[in-house]
Amino acid sequence: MQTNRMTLSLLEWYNREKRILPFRNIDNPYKIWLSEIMLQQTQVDTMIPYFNRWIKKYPTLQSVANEDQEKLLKMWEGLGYYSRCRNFHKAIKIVFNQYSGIVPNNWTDFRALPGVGDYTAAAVLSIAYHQPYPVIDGNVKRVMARLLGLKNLTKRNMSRMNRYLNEHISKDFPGDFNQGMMELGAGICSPKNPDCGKCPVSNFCKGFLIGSPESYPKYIKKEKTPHYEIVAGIIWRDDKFYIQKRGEKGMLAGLWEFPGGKVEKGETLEEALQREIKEECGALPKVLKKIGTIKHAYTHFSITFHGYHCEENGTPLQNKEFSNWIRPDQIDDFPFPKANHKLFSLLEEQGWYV
Ligand code: DGT
Repeated sequence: MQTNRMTLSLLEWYNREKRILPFRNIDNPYKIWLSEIMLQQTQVDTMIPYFNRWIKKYPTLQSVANEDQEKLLKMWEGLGYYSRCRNFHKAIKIVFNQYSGIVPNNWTDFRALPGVGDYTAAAVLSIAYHQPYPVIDGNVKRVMARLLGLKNLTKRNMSRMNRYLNEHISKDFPGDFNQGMMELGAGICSPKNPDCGKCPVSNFCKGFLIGSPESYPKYIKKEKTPHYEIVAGIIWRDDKFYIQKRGEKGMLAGLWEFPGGKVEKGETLEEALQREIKEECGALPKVLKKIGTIKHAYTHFSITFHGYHCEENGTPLQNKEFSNWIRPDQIDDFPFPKANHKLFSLLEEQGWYV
């Protein structure tokens, strides 16, 4: 089949204008896969140093397969969405053990790996193995809604997008086509004020031809996310403090934290702190001094995090199975949530000890 004009324009523009990024112009499926996982929910500029550090330490798939999860989480620390890292590790081990270390090049096997959804499967198979699977991420949805003049992203309209992409994806350069579509959405075809004068496919775009590309797709107001007050205690025993590992499921799984939790209605911060520590460690602490307050936003909620210096109060803490007593100079050996790092910065300024 002859490549159509829209596809040619997009490819020509992409080859001319694409940003030079460390994960482009490589054909190693492991590295391409890693880059796609790291890029989910994360801006390119944030992700690049993580990608470079990771590849330096783990240049091969085998080096990841043989590594401990905790060391990998430490490399991922601060990037968020830690299940991406845990699933990638699981998937890499499967590839190493069941596929002789070769990333599967067919949809069924690759898509079945932990953490690999439709997006990742299409991205990796098209970029690394030149297979014509179109990717659909947030940017591509917006570009497509404008190209086809679709107001609502209904099931029916999503199928129309899919059909269009399957018909237009370049069979010779599917990876470039996909990356071109995403790059178009990331730059020129922005949610507000798209720069249609620079767009290589404006001639094929219904939104542009009608004169109001911004009205596609219809903007849906986001629900306001909840906010929680969190208290947590750095509980000292001599020059060490207590940390505990979060469970293997749920948010921030596998990271280390201080005992604490959400403040309940009618409680003071210190009452909540005492209650949470008693619940989690079986002993009431002595609260010594407030360290400070930091704010942090997660995807589905935000927190104000109040940190306190505490010490044991007669009764020693009942150590949980996954707990540890560490000195401040050991924090780099454990992966912590970002909120805790903000607290560590305060402690660096104030001095660690009370
Ligand atoms: P839950 O009780 O099912 O809501 O479980 P968690 O553990 O998700 O929530 P909770 O009540 O302990 O609230 C603490 C929130 O603050 C949690 O979403 C994670 C975040 N956080 C970040 N760093 C820390 C930390 O050092 N300690 C605690 N306890 N939470 C932290």
